[in-house]
This record gives sequence, structure tokens and C-alpha cells, in this order.
Amino acid sequence: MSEFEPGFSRRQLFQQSVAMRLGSQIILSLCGADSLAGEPELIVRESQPPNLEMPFSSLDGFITPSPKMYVRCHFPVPALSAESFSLRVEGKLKAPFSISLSDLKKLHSTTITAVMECAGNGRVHLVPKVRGVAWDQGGVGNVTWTGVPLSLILERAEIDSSAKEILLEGADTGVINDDPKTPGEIHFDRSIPLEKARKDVILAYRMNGEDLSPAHGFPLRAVVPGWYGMASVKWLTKLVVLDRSYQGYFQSIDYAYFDRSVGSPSLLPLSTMPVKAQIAQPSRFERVKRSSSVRVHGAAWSGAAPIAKVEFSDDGTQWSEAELMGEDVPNAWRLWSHTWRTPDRVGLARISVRATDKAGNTQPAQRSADRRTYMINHIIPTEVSLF
Ligand SMILES: Nc1nc2c(c(=O)[nH]1)N[C@H]1C(S)=C(S)[C@@H](COP(=O)(O)O)O[C@H]1N2
Ligand SMILES: [Mo]
Repeated sequence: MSEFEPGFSRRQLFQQSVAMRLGSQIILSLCGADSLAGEPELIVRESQPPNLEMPFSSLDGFITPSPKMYVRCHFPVPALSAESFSLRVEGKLKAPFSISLSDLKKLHSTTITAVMECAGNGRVHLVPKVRGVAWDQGGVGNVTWTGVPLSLILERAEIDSSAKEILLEGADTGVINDDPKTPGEIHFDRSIPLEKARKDVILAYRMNGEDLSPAHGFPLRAVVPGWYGMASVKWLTKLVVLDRSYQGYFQSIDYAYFDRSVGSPSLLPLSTMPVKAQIAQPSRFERVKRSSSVRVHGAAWSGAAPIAKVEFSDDGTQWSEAELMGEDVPNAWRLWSHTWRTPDRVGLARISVRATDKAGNTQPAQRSADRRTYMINHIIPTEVSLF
């Protein structure tokens, strides 16, 4: 079927091509999410377990609609039932306890809008190419989360004064066969420092106003604002209060980077999302008219501070400031827009954006190998074709 066959919208074509690759039924059973099955608007990077990304060029609003929220799963999606679900809390505290989902939902809740980005988002642009899910720009989204502040659970738990970290354990399990292999089956889990746990972490049961879908962690997940997605553990079934720093697979072997602040470069767990802007439109290799006015738009975010400015360049040396849209919302991304007066020539043009946050961080021009295959926020130009 050609792209240009009459009578088909791009979306229909996209749905058909997804259906041809996978079968919509398979999408339904893989993700277990009705919302995803109804609107397979995501690009399939891996089908089992589901790793799906948003076509970032389709960005058209501040909130990412749930069917477009990317999905990152290391292991098969566990089937949990709301009725029998409970969250276990143990470790360095007065007495271990469990709390049911319905009791959790009776506690004071809070709703935030937060951007979540996978630490490997943009990986397909790394040269030379590396292992790992080959995300383009769509391993990121901005949604609302509703749930219980973790601080509230920790207060009830009467944790020891020796407490240093909170381990978040997911119900999903599996074996990683790439070297270094895991010693048998492990859970997906991640620890966060107590200070962060008390500050703004949420145990969320709703995304964009609806119960979490199975792929996004039904019935309960952590949301760690400002941090890369790996800390926001899905299918959260256990919290362990620790009096030492945890060295689990997903923060020592995976999702760790080389830090040089002391001694020899040593692996530290990834945490805060560094500042980054992405162009949604024009999309890569799109044809744009020469000597015309073209709207360039996208999103920018930083886990460290609000966005201060986004700059645009079509030659990599001269930068002009883009317009920041709407108001600043803490933890969320900021949409931006810029009118580009295109050069009066035909052929390839490379357009770039770079964001700066209010802590003074700007996106780097060069990539550091210390970041291994994560934290991809250096400036990556988008090629477009002038005609
Ligand atoms: N239990 C569990 N939690 C998890 C993961 C996982 O594989 N298992 N993936 C993490 C990663 S790497 C990311 S980027 C986010 C993605 O959340 P989403 O699939 O809801 O977009 O979930 C995190 N939480
Ligand atoms: Mo991720």
C-alpha cells in the first residue's frame, strides 16, 4: 500500500501498518490496556514486553493524552487485581504493615502534572550506535498523576532514625540475559533517598484522571517528579525502609552513569532529568518552503528547575529566543514556539533548539561518554529539506 493511496488518512494508514505488523488483538493482550487497544498511536519498539513510543511530531497539547503516553517495560506486564492488591511496607520501621488499595484511596490525595522521560530517550541518535531500546524522541510525556504522597505513608510507618533510602519494588519479575546477566529472576526495583521520598514522591493510582492502565502500572505506581522514569516504579507492591544505600541491578548495572566528582570515575544511579528541548514540528526530513515563515514548536523540560528560555538556530552559531507558551507549571514540561524565517535556498537545513533552566543549566553541544547510553540531552539537530 502506498502512502499516497487516496481515501486513507495518515492515521488510518498508521493503524493499518501497526495492525499488519502485530494485529490489534495482540496489542490489546500485550498491553492489557483498552485505551491503547482503541488507539494504537504509539510506535512499537519492542512488542513483548511492550516498549512503545509516542510519535513526537504529533505533539499537540500540554497534556499527553493517555493513548500517546510512552510505555517502558523490562519484564512482562503483571496482572494484578484491585481487590486483592495490597502495598507491603517493611524494613527499618516500628512494625511492618500492609495497606489495601481501597484504604490507600481513602487517604488524602494529591494531583500533579509531571513530565516523565525515559533515561534512554533519544538513544537512536547516538553514534556509534549502542544497545538498548532505540528510542527516537517519543520516550517522554507530560500527564497528570493522582495519588497519596509517600511522605504520608512514611509518617504512618514511624520509620527509624537510621533510615536513609526507600526501596520501591515492582511486582514484575524476569531475567536479564545480556551481560552482565542477572543471577536468576529479579524484580524491577529502585531506591530513592529518604529526603526525596519525603519531598514530593507520589504513590499514584490515576493517570490523566483515570485508573492506571495495566501497562502504566495498574493499580499503583510511584511517581518521582523531576527524575528519569526508571525511578517511578510501576506495579508497586512493596516499600522497604533501608538504613544503607541500595545497589540493585537497575541502579548499579543499568541506569547508572560515571560520576567524576571524587576519585576514579564511579557508577552512580541516574536521578534528575537534565535540561532538554525537543522539536516536534517540523519533523525530521520534512519538506519546508524556502524564504517563508515556518512555525517550529516543541517542548522543553528540566528536572532541576523551571525552563528559563529556549533558543532556536538554523546554523548552530546564531541563536534566537523562542516563545514560551502558557504558564510555568512545576514538574511539567513547557511548550514553546518559534517563527522561523527559512533561508532563500534549497537543500538540507539543520535546525536546533537548546533550553536553559532557571538553575543556569544549558544543553551541552557535545555528548559525554560518561553518560553511557543514558541522559541524552546534548543538542541534536533536526534535518529538514528546503524546496
Ligand atoms: N515495575 C516496573 N516499573 C517501571 C519499569 C519497569 O520495567 N517495571 N520501567 C521504568 C522505566 S525505565 C520508565 S522510563 C517508566 C516508564 O513509565 P511508563 O511505561 O508508564 O511510561 O517506568 C519505570 N517503572
Ligand atoms: Mo526508562
